Parts: sequence; structure tokens; C-alpha cells
Amino acid sequence: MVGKFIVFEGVEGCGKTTQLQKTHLWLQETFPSKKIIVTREPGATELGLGLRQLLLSLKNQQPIYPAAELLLYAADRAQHVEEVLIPGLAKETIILGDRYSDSTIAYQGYGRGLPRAIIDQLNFFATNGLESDLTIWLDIDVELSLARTRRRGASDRIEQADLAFHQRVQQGYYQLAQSSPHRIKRVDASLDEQAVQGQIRAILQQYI
Ligand code: T5A
Repeated sequence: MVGKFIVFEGVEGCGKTTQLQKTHLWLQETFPSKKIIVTREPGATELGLGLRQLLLSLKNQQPIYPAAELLLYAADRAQHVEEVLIPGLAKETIILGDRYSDSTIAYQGYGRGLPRAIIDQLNFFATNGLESDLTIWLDIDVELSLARTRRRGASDRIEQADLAFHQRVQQGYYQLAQSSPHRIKRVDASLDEQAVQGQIRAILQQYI
């Protein structure tokens, strides 16, 4: 098997991080000789960690305007692609990513209402055309997923956006999955952790 880039996407609290960790362990057991790494956006590089702090912290007194937010996510992605993804894939690594370019379409496009043509251009510029090989979309009702994040404790800047924003983001994922059915596979993320993991393994078993 050559290097593969598998991304987990979805609204806040859909369970990506939980499922990514379980998938990582399972793939390590299944392919013991294969290098498998986990990465995320924003914040996979040193530069990205600084950008993540700027983007998500509630300490900033000034609002971050949508265009600035878009450019900061693009900067994080450009660094991530060069520093982590391209070298990893060249070494035939399986890379499990927590969010990638579809997040920008869903959040800054559908959520903030920024033009899709600009987002597509910026995504292409930041990634040099590198797409995920497979994206697993954890589909869940937004009110249920936000309730999960609230149970976990303090919210970050984007989690605190209003319900209508998160519903637009969810609509964005739905549209993306409709338009790219070969690359984006849906799982029902409202089920318990084991059941969600079962769906993911079934997809990966077919894929790998
Ligand atoms: N963003 C990101 C953009 O706006 N544009 C972009 O281009 C990019 C890349 C990233 C933020 O940046 C935005 C999106 C985000 O707002 P983040 O901290 O990485 O910030 O936020 P999330 O990616 O949303 O991560 P979360 O940790 O909030 O959510 P996860 O990873 O989806 O969920 P997880 O696994 O941490 O689970 C949340 C809670 O639910 C429980 C877990 O135990 C946990 O408490 N849980 C379940 N409970 C019941 N049943 C299940 N099946 C459960 N699975 C998990």
C-alpha cells in the first residue's frame, strides 16, 4: 500500500478525535509494519500552534473578521501540507487527519458566507492541489453534538457561535458529501462510540 491521507470531518463535538484515536490503534494492529501518524488542523506545526491559539482562544479582545479567519486557516494549511503531509506521503505513511480543506468550505464558506470561488482558490493554493484520499464525515444532529461539547466544559471561540451558524456548517458537509460521493463517506455519528467505530472500520476495510 502507498501513502494515504484519510481525513475525519464534521461539526463540533461529532466525535472525530475519539474516532481518530480508535482508528489509529486499530490500523496499527492491522498493519504492524506500516507507519501511521495522526495530524490535525489547525495546529499540526509550530506555526500552526500559534495560529490555533489566535483562532480559537477567547482571550482576543477584538473580533476576528471572516476574511482574516479564512486567511489564518489557509496559512495553517499551507504550512501543514509542506511540513507534514507531503513528506509523510512520500514515505508511504498512512496519515489520519483531524480536519482539512472541507472544514474551510463548511465553516468559512457555508458558516460565514464567504464566496466559494475564493475558498476553492485559496484551498488549492495552500494545498498545491493535495486532496484527501478518503474523508470520513461524522454526520450528527448539531444540537446533539453541541450538547456533547458543553458537557466537556469550556467552549472555544468557534464553538460559541450561534446555533444557526453550526446548522449552516452542517448543511455544508451535507452538500460536500453529495457532490463528492467517492471521496467523502458518511457515518452516523449519533450512535455510541463502538457503533461509530464499526462503521468506520467497514469503510476502511473496503478501501484499503
Ligand atoms: N475550523 C477548522 C474552521 O473554521 N475552518 C477550518 O478550515 C478548520 C481546519 C478546530 C476549530 O476550527 C474550525 C472548526 C473548529 O471549530 P478543534 O478544537 O480542533 O477546533 O475542534 P473540533 O475539531 O470541533 O474538535 P472537538 O474536540 O470539539 O470535537 P470532536 O473531535 O469532533 O469530538 P470529540 O471526539 O472530542 O468528542 C467530543 C465529546 O463527545 C464525546 C467525547 O467523549 C467528548 O467528550 N463523544 C461521544 N459521546 C457520546 N457518543 C459518542 N459516540 C461520542 N463520541 C465522542
